[in-house]
Amino acid sequence: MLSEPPRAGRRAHHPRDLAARLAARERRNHHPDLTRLAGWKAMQKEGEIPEGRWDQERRWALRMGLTGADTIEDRSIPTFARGELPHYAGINTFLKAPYAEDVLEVANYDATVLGIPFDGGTTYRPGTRFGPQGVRKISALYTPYNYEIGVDLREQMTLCDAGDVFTIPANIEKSFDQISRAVSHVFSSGSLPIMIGGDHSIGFPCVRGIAECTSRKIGIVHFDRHADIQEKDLDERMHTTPWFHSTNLPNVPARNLVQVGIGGWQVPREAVKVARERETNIITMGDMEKMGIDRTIEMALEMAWDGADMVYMSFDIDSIDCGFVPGTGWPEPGGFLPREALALAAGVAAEGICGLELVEVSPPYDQSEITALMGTRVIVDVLGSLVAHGKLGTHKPHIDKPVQIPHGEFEGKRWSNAT
Ligand SMILES: [Mn+2]
Repeated sequence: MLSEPPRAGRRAHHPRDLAARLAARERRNHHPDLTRLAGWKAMQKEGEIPEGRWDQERRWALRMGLTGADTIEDRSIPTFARGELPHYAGINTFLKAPYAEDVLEVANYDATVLGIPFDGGTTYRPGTRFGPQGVRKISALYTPYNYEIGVDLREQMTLCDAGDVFTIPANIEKSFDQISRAVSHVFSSGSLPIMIGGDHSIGFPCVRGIAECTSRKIGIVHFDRHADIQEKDLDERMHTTPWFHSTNLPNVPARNLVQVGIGGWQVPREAVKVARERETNIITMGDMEKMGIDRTIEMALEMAWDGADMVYMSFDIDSIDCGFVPGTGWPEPGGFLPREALALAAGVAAEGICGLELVEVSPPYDQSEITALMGTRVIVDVLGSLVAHGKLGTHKPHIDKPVQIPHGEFEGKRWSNAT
């Protein structure tokens, strides 16, 4: 603030004058103390994060993509784009993570992204079969570093992309079996499974895939506008039914299902009856608004973890207000603001998770990739929170019934039967 200069200020023309310097410092102290701001702290924290993997990636890019033209001054730029840069180039996986073409390799990574391109469970708009492609494409926009939380995913964890599950478009149950099999493979390897849907029907086979690898109890935190817990919809197990079937599994108690953000005109009644019967826990959008983000997180964690050993996170992109996420199957106004949604997801992940699904991104209905972008943020924010809180890998001790899925029997060593 500019106020009347102190008396000594008039002598500031003489730089060696102690009084003048003191006065200058005093004036400076009229500014706010920046060291109290998160921005200042985050700036300091950046200096503590290593850069070794980034350096490795650039060396690898030069080996894979050949050295750049003589006119290019930055000698780390290859001729063929490889790795993170440039963001608009490349054949991109999620966050340009290594592609685990041989899915046995997922065991070498802290977390594995797998796409589940399936929209056979939609009861209104389809298109989520393109969700994994949409999310991967816009994920190329991101660097692996988050300034505010002081995390660099490339340096502090390992991530791969196992590609997509082979779903069967005209058959929900066969697709469910394929999905559970894929998820159980990733989970059994010890790598944290990160599923990109697909419509919300995949929630059931994803949870089933994890549940069959463990004798321990699993809680669920489910972000959505819709309760998704009726038994059937249109005579089948659709995207409105995953939690009915998940909470029928012996180690997935309904009382550890926490549903956050539910409300509006599409819940629907059928689901509310089941939620009441099974005593699930619903925190409406209004509840969240009244309690605030921190208390909502606290309450969700308390109920999901009560007697459970692990917590699974299901994030329906339509939990966010439809003005921010037009590319989704059942748009509903009045949802979370993006800031709220990201804070809630990160807050729940801070206690550790055994899997994450991000569902209902439908690129054909999207505008400027904004919905896919939001989906990407949910995933990277959850990963960032896991790293920041040292919770990556906390699910591993609970894998007491790992599955082993054999290779096929086609010709060649690569496909020989592993057993
Ligand atoms: Mn929904």
